[in-house]
Amino acid sequence: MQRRQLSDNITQYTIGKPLDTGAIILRSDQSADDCDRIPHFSADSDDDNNLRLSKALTDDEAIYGLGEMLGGLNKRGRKYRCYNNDDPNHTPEKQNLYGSHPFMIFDADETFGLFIDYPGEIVIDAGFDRRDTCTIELTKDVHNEVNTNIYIIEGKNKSEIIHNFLTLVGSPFMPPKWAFGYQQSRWSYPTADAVRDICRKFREYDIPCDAVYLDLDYMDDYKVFTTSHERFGDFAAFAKELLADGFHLVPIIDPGVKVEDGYAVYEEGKANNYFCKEYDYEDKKSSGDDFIAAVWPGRTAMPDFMNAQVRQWWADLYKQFCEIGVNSFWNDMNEPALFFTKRGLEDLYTTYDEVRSRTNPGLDFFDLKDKATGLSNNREDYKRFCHDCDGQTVCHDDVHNLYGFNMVRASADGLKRHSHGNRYFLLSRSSYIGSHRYGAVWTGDNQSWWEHIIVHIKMIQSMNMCGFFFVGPDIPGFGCDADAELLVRWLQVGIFTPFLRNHAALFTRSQEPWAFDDEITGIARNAIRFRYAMMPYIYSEYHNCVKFAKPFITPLSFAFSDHRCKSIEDQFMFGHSVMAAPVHSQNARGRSVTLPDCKWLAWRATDYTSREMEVFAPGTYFFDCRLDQFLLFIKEDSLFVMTSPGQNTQTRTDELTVIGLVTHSAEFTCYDDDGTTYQYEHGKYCTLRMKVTAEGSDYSVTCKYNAHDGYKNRIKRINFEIYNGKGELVRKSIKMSGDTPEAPVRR
Ligand code: MIG
Repeated sequence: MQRRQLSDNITQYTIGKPLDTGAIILRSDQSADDCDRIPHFSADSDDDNNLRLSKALTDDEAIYGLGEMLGGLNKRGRKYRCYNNDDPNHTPEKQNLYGSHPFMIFDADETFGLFIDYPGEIVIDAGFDRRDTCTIELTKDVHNEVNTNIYIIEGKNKSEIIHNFLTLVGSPFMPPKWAFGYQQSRWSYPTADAVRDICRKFREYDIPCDAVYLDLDYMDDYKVFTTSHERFGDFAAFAKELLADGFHLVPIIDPGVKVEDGYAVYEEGKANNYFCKEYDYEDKKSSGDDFIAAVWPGRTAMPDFMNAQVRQWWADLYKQFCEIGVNSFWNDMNEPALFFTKRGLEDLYTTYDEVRSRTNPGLDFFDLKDKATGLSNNREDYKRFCHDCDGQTVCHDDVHNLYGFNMVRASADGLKRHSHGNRYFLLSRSSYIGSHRYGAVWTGDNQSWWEHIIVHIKMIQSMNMCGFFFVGPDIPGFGCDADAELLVRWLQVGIFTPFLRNHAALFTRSQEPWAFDDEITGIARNAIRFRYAMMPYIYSEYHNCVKFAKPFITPLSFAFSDHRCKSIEDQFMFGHSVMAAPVHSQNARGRSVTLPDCKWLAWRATDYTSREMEVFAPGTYFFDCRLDQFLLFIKEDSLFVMTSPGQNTQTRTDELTVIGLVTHSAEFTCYDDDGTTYQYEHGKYCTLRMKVTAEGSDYSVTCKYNAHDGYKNRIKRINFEIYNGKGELVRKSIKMSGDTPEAPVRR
């Protein structure tokens, strides 16, 4: 094993000759030295030649991280598996979902981070078999070896470890501003008219919205990079019409390419050997034939995204869409999900014949049923194809967790290249550490269950630790029928989630904001408007988080010292000024909230103009909260900035409202840029630095405006609503003329 110091607090341990997964961006010219152990762990090989790391756990040791996994925020006491999986049943015992994020923090007397950069299967037992032991097993590859890089990340606390980890793997991509708005989806809005109707309803009900999604049915016969003329007519004209109306279209692109003579994408891929090839796991050889599976289009070839040339080809396929102004997409099924293969089907027929020929029939049905349902996403199939990793034949199973990542890389590359300097938006179902640099992630096929709101709350915190700041679930659940209250409560969490999208499965009940009754529509409208009112705060905070490599959503125990925080997983920090504490159980009309470490300004909001606010000392309280209300808490000596919402994120106002509880002093820097291009990277942005200083029961305000590189200030007036330590509200208003604020006026 080789050891290399990558920075003051990151050490790389290399076993064998690992493939470059693309996860890390930090390189070092430090030379490597030999070493025989990884600190904190004992390493050995089990009987199967898999690599096993183990570590004793102290009684109160917590384990964090692992990104998109079920279970608690503290991962202790459960088993997890990094092996990307299209599983639409997120029941509590499931070990793996669509993404693999093998980064963890062990938090005891000693606190450190561990990142296992291994693209094959990893099984993590976080104190399940034995409560006092964590074991991490890396499954050997087809050659009976485990080649991997392992990183130990130090830092003086959990937040710093995460920050250091993010310097290793990079900050997430910066979406366009509209992506922070509300997004509407369903499987499917199958025709242009269906989409138009949805857009019209948003206006009719006066509910802000920035995007509408196109699921499978916009394509011609599920052929990727085609559009159905029958259902969408002139697609370019349609896209233009929607954009002009203020809605971004987000079409779906799956990896699988329909096998069909004459279909250009297939013909090109086939002619150039761009598809994954069949592989014989025993002989470790490829037959050279294209690997064919069944997915939505029927017989489907799988692009070999592990190959740079293939990525280049795929990237350019997006060009035709970018040219008509469509540069936002979602990439689905990229684990990759395989319904079945011909080989799998043949096995099934053999089983059928065998069962049929039994002379002494028993519980035959179960043999048939298990065999049939086991055909989808079958591990044996993942061993039956391979990649050409720039000259080297690699069995898919050994790099399984990189397939979605590399599809995203290809897509992002194309979208960026063909967007004429505009920011793209890309959403993916599958991911690996590193794909956050290229796109966002949604958490797959959850259900309209109350149990899944809490899964959402925990998962977004763990995903943020792994670099996936722009993440969110299908609200209010993908599968099953949602009830009205679920929509409301889930939206009230969703407005505090970076990615906010309503999406539903085929055949499920409608769940758009107006799908229930007038009262519910009103409550949903208020929640969504509140989200838009928060836009100056969200965009500023998000920009800073990306720039300074620190998560946007953080667990309480990462930010506060109160020992109770360690047990609180259903409250979280949304940026650094605001804590969300959502009501997440059916029929609940309130909940307990712990306010750690400092005083808090509690806001029981109904809409962005409502002002039911009160100052609380640290402690645990029960807050009543009607269905039309939601709770947020502004931290002592920090500021929260709002504006008035419009019909989408394009609405710009010239007035801000700043809310806070200031006992000493508080600062906030509002950041803004054009929201659509990368010009901000070249200095084209503006900042508005606000500082509130307590003076007895009054306060003073300074505002400093900075327009970099000619970018204009839009803000004409700032209204301060600041509570003092005694809980009294003092209002002030400042007029901005040009770049210098006038003297504060008392209202
Ligand atoms: O096999 O495109 O997670 O969001 O609506 C299901 C249809 C395929 C799964 C995605 C879901 C999407 C659906 N897809």
